[in-house]
Amino acid sequence: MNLFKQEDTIVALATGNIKAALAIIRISGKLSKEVVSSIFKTKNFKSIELEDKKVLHGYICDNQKKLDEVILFYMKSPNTYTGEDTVEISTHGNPLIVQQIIELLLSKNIRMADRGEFTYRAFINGKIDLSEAEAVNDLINSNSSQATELALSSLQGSLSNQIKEIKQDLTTLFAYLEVSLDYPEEDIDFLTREQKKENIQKIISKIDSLISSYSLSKLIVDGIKIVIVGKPNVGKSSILNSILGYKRAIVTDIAGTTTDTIEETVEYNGVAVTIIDTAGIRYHTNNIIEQIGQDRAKSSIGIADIILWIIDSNIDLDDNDKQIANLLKDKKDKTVVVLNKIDLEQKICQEKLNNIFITNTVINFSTINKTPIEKILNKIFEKLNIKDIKETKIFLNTRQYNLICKAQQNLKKIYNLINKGDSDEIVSFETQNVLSSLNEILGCDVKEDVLQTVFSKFCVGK
Ligand SMILES: Nc1nc2c(ncn2[C@@H]2O[C@H](COP(=O)(O)OP(=O)(O)OP(=O)(O)O)[C@@H](O)[C@H]2O)c(=O)[nH]1
Ligand SMILES: [Mg+2]
Repeated sequence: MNLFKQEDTIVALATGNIKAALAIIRISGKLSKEVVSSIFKTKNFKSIELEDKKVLHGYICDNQKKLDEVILFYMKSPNTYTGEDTVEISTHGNPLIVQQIIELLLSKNIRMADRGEFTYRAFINGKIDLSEAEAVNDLINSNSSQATELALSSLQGSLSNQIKEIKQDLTTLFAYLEVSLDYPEEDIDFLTREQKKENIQKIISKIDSLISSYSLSKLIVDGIKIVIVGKPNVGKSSILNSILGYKRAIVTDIAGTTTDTIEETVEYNGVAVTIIDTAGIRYHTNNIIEQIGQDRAKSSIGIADIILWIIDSNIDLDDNDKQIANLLKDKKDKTVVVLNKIDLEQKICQEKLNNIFITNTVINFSTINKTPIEKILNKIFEKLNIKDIKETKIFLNTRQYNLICKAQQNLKKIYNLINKGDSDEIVSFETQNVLSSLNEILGCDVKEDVLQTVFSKFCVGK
């Protein structure tokens, strides 16, 4: 990205590059008004100077040639998304028309925007801080209603406000420490050791609660991956179909029906849930296709948030089940066992299962007698400790999480230094380290490569 080329005026398509009813072309920078005025003609084919926040209807023209009939909207700086003069042109949604208009603009000293450059300018011009800029991207990419809500709340400053509050607490403490450093001869301890410890502890608690919301909010934003495994013919695909509510996978009584992984996503409780059905795992197979399918099934286990191990409760456990138990022995915290086909005579119960796999996350189920699928899904949410979703208002991405963890470590160090009675000078130095982590979350004094990384994740036009 041309991080230093802010003097340029930029253009990009803000909507998808597809045939649609409308498309919006966005232009930002100091030439916006002048250039768009020069290519716009009113309905009675007159040139006109654009006025702030006035919607105009007319034509975009390349000299005398009309390229499209459009609606345009000019907003004068600084009250715009980027903080710069901005024009939005709403055209008919044909990529060819959009391309012609963009090419016309590019011929007039305007350049194509880079990824995230509009939002980058909003950040540089102080319209939003870095965590809010990141929330814009999360909002665009969110794939469930809860994730959207979370990104919107971050965009509205839920994370920034918390960070600013912590920064304020820390700055106040820092000021006390600095004063006692500046006037050592006064022999006044402005805060007692206990008071300092108490203040730090309060800040650590605030940081702790941010950290504890990380894994839950990450699951909400990224969605949950559930991998269905088990030996052949136990009802894996039947369970996939029950979760989806339609017959996505082929179900037959022939062992080895599913040979490849089948992946689908649904929304449950506002969270995106991706379910991966896999080929049945069994020891002996001469079928090369089945063998590849089984290898895929095994590697899917590695990416699962939850493994749904399906067992046919109507037949005794065998070596195949033992092999699967062995595969999952280190993944018990992620495994939910479903004893399926309980409409038939039940030969397996939890006690028998415990001989090869000790767990109490076991569900009795039947796709035939239509056990409600919520029984499985609710158990999964319970296992992942997903509750209070509606209460979760803060989402930390990995960059922010790492910085918060760093701040937490440094704060603990400060607490110990104060506890040992170390000098305010060292404490004050460490406090600055914490402040710089918090500043980095908000985007103050961040290095260029950090900005490059953040904004390169955006799409062009945002
Ligand atoms: N009685 C009974 N039969 C079931 C139940 N669930 C599935 N089945 C039957 O079991 C057979 C196998 O079901 P699938 O869903 O294809 O099993 P699978 O584990 O995907 O099998 P593979 O793809 O071969 O590994 C089919 O005949 C299903 O109708 C159940 O709860 N009760
Ligand atoms: Mg199957």
